[in-house]
Amino acid sequence: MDSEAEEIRPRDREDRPGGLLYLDPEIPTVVVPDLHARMELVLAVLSSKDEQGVAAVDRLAAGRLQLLCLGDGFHAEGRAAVRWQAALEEFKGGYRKHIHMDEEMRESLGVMEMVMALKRQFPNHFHFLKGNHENIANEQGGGNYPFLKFANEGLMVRIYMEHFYGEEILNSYAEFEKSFPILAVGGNFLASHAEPAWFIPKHELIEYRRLPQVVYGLTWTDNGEAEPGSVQQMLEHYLGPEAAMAAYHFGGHRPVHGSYNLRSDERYVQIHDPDRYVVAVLPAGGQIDLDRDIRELDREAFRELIDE
Ligand SMILES: [Mn+2]
Repeated sequence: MDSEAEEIRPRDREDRPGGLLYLDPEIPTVVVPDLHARMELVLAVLSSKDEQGVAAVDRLAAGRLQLLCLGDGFHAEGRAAVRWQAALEEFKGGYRKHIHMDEEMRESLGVMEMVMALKRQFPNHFHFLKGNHENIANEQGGGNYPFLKFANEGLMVRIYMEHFYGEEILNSYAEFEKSFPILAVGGNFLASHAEPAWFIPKHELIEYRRLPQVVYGLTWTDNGEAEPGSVQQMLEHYLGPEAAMAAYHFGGHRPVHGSYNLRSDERYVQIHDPDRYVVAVLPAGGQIDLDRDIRELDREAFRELIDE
């Protein structure tokens, strides 16, 4: 991650890649919302075909397509609510038994192993933004906050990692999570894990490693929490006033049911449907047409791989 090209990730004052990611405006972008331990969603995206019948992975390899993940690789959501309860009992028993937690960790670490493989293979055309679930140490600080929803996920994962993998792997993985950018700039769109809580200018984005509030402001925002006008200001600042008029800001984080949901004067587009494989396939140049460009991928073909 430290060797990302300067044109793609402008460097901070310590010469490390900053939080700002410039996508290639000359090629289309597939925006993939929260993975949440759905390995089959990654497979569905890579194997999805364009109008000519060419698979996304082949277009990626040919440099004719880029993939942008909106973060939250870890933690199965509602589909695994029962398993989380069983895993919680295992956690309380000090992981003397751990078959359910093993399943959760297989899926969470499995998804991120796929992310690492894709990043190594296609460093300039595959990107993953940090979400609030990229916090394996369950720490408070650096824009991170401990997490729990269906059980005590954050702490359960941290203790599991310490117990079965050890401190060294836990710490280096936590460093890896902090190396992800947090805002992507395309030709006619922006994207981040969550809605921008307030306006965040370029120089702050680039220095995100020492500005925890910048990380927080793009990874945690709940519906209704963003300052009015922040999305519009971001679009104008990063894309210019003219392009901003027809541009959108894409995000995941808060779930939607069925395709997409609009907020912030219809400029902020939420595409994370936990029960479906919804992605945005954004053209290079030209106008984004949400009803044409937000697509649902076939889930049935992957049914037997889905643990629910
Ligand atoms: Mn999230």
